[in-house]
Amino acid sequence: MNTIEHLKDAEQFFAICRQLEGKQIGILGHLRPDGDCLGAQMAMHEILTHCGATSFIGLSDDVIALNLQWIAKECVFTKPEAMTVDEYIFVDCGVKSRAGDFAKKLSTPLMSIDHHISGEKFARNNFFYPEWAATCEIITDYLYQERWRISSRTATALYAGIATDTGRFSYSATTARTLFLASQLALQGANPHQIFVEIYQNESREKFTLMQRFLSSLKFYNEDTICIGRITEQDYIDTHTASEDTEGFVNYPRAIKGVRIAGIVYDREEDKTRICLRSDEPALRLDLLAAKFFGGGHTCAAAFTVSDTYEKFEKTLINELEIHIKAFSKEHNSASTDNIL
Ligand SMILES: [Mn+2]
Repeated sequence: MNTIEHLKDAEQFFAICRQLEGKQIGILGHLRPDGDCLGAQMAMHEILTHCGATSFIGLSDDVIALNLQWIAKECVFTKPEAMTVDEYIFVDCGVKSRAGDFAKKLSTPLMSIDHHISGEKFARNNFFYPEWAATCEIITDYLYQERWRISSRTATALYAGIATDTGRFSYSATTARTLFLASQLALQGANPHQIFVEIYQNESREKFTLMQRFLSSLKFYNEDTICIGRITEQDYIDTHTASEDTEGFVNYPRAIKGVRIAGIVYDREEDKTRICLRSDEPALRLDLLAAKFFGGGHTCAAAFTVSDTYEKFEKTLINELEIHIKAFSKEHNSASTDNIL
């Protein structure tokens, strides 16, 4: 019989948290925080407060995306540089440097909770589950096992983190356990419809003007199995938008029938191009492709930055993608035969 498997180290997780009574803790997430990062930071803040610690939620100069601001509307953020703390806890941060330049200088932090397949065990205690859909899913599992009652605000933030990292419960990492844990959050006050409206029906008109530009930039390669769109600095200026307004754009080329790898290119700074890739096939291992260019991410969502203009890099990128699709398709074919039921 199929049963839901819970994490085995919940006790260890709470034991560490309980030892932090009376301590000052910094909770750091990655730059350009997404729903999963914010939800995990907020949940850790509530857990640590329960345990008698004083914690600070870190946020660098980044602006939180408009449709996520409501999650954190009662949050007090502190610049990581301005924190005076005894220990740091990292959430949703595959590698320490994803939390920004400040984090690079820190010594080995107390704890990391993460699910990025390209992640590293860089903390003294690593709660690292790359097969899990969201960092918020990991934390929710711990809370569930502990039968911990949480505020509806935190339940909402955790639900939003899981909902966004799973593409509204649709990406390949979504399991029965994901849905079960989300239902537990709904029981604790998360309102799925309200969260959907706040996140997905709260877009600015300017974002849509930017999206029109993005959609008209789409180019197809490799017999239409690769589709790449592009956002330039000029696009942001002309449409009065910023980088957080591109959230979700890559899902459009990804949704086109026959497209196996979708990408979005950001070239806002001269000689610096960021490429974000998406796929629906875990076997395509986009994390490994990104790692070739010193980037990382998940099997189906990865990103990297190169020191080149896109004009110069485009050929290399397409070439690498074509080679990669060919090399990893073999594995995909055998995997799909195994999973025929
Ligand atoms: Mn995440």
